[in-house]
Amino acid sequence: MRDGTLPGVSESGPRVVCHVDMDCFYAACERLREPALRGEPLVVGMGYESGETHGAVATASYEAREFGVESAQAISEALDALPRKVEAATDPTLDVDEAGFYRPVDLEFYDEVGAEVKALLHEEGGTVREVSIDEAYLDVTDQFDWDDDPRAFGSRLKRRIDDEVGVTASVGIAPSMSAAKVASDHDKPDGLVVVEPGDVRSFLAPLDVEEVHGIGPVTAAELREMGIETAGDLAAADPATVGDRFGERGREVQRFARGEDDRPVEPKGKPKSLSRESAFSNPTDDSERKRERVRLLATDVGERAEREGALYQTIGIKVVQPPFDVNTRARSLPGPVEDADLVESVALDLLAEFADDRVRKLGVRVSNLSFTDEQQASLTGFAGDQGAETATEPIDTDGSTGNESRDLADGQRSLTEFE
Ligand code: TTP
Ligand code: MG
Repeated sequence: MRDGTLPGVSESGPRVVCHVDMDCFYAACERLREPALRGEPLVVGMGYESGETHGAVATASYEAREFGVESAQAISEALDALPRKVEAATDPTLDVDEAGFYRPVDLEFYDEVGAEVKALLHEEGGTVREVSIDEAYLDVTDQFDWDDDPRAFGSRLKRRIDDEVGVTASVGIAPSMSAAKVASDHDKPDGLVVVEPGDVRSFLAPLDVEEVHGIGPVTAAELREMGIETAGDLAAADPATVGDRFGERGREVQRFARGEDDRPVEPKGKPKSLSRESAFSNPTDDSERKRERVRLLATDVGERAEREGALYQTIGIKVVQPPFDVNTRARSLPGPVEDADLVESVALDLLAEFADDRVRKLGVRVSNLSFTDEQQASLTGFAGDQGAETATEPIDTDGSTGNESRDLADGQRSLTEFE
């Protein structure tokens, strides 16, 4: 125990920051209520219905990943790699052992499970920052010291999550948020990676530059073009060069690569925007495929806004043309709404401009948010100040900008690319 230490202030020694990320979370939730799915290849599809071939993979169990199934893949593609058990059983050309189970997304249920994990983290007494449905930071500096065996703490935390909620977490423990995040991802699934103070830079150095917190595939590709392949390369690069090319966000990820990150773990405020993105495995100019993907993304964003009680006044899309040409379009409404159909129709409308273009990735975003709880206080129709929409935003490395973004393809929160 240490007295008088403000979380994030390192005067009295390095902080103890945990990053907790559930393993194949939606699949783990499905296994919770259907234990027969444990150990089986399992795919959870967004926009998927039983027996159908439409939709996109939200997540796949590690057994299904062995067959090449991955997040954001079209279900039809996943089915080519991993047929359904029921079909394999009746088709003599297929092998039942090389087949798997498919389930549709049930966000309401996953939210409940996610909330149980978060509640358990809050019980630990530290500062919790909830990042997404299956991810959170926990600063236990006030409870705990680096001399107090953080590995034992991590094991206990993992065991609690397993015993009390029934899902598996990977945990990273390090003296900063960005290092803890990389650590939790380093030995998935069921991982526990502890990076001692003083070891952060050497732990990161050999890793691919894309593993540095805050670097998405687009930035990674640009860095590689500059000959920066590993976190060590980035750490050693000339800060002026990195700054010229990538601005302040470049300087920040370079600091992360060097193990410099004193951002405090702060409990989360309300998000400023909600977005969802998804990449095609191969760029496509097929207008119907693009429209279908935007429909899925719009539905997802609409549902998320509803769950968070968020009204939005701006609806936008992002269209990435190969290789890295990022276009954003947005439309502002006369007042805040919560209308999932409108998200879809506005997003499709905005997409029309790109109907014939080859597209690598699509995103849908709602912004200019207000919240229903606040709204009630000023129910005059369109509540007062919605805030001006900013044209660009700083890098989102942990949701600290308040913009919730999930990159469906990359599994990264990559606001970097939605600027
Ligand atoms: P992740 O933590 O990125 O992925 P995961 O928990 O499924 O797998 P991992 O073991 O690698 O952590 O995302 C959490 C949930 O968010 C995931 O279970 C489903 C959802 N999600 C999507 O809907 N689409 C996506 O493309 C990704 C990456 C996640
Ligand atoms: Mg996860």
